[in-house]
Amino acid sequence: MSSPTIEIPARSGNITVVPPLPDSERKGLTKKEMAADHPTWCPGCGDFSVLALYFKLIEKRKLWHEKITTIAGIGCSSRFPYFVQAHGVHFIHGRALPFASGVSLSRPDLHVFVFGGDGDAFSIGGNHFNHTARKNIKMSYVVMDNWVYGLTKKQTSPTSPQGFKSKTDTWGAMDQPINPMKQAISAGATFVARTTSTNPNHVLQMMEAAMDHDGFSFIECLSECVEFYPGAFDSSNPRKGGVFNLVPDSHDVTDEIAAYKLAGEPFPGSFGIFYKVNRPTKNANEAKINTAAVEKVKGLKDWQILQKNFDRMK
Ligand SMILES: Cc1ncc(C[n+]2csc(CCOP(=O)(O)OP(=O)(O)O)c2C)c(N)n1
Ligand code: SF4
Ligand SMILES: [Mg+2]
Repeated sequence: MSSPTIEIPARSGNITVVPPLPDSERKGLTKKEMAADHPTWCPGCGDFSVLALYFKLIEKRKLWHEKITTIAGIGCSSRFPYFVQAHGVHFIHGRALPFASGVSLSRPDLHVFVFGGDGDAFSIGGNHFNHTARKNIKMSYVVMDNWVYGLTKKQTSPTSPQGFKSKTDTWGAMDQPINPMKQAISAGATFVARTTSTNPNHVLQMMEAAMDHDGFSFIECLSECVEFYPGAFDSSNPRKGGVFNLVPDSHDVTDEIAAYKLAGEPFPGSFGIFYKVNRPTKNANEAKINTAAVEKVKGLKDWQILQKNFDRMK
């Protein structure tokens, strides 16, 4: 049977539009169809692995171009949107989350993925991180934590450990670093997980769980900057003599205090989902208000709605 066609009048003759296949009949995208450009990261950078797993997620879960958006701020890790052949924005340093919030609230049908670095997330964007978490806006946020500003060539970041020598702390960082997991839990994130780019299966598992969560899902993904902080995460990598410990099976992911305790373990700590609870999203709360507002003016023409508003102002 031939595909149904729609005749659309055009300036010169008619054009034939073939309607898209139903979702059930569409093939998933291949990596080739998703890759937009060659990543420009340094050879060996942990971010390569995270990007490869994002492609894998898109492939495995049959996410088509028009169903996802990839948003980032500025930094090496924030270059993701360049490399993914889908809608996305490489936005302003530290402002990926407000931009993504707008996308998420106006397009609830999209999977909104945000990628960035520790500086982008917790330094210039720290404020936005807290508010997006407490508002529980539906999106998945993967922070590739390398404990340094990579793109700008080695400044201290909010996660750099004390004593780390950088261009901004030539005698060694003196300030206590932030703990991303504690920060996310206390800010009100409803999904908080930790992984490392050296364990691909685990990264994919965490990304899938984050994507399936109805709310703000946050993943801290250790991702080594081989250029400016080589060896930072060796003690979490069994191939380098370290240990990779999963969150114990006995851990209750709805127990905030238990999650906080896990977050306080000394490095390398545990990997997996620390915290996961259900709380109404801002998306759902706003949708309710919108529906109620539309209901109130049902059947009225635009000018009548305007007239009503003006009358009320008199
Ligand atoms: C408003 C603004 N301030 C500062 C910068 C300079 N800048 C670009 S990236 C960056 C930090 C990047 O570090 P991080 O977010 O950890 O990403 P990484 O490169 O380590 O992946 C800074 C300070 C900028 N681009 N815009
Ligand atoms: S500078 Fe560091 S974070 Fe940036 S691409 Fe190179 S290794 Fe990766
Ligand atoms: Mg960084």
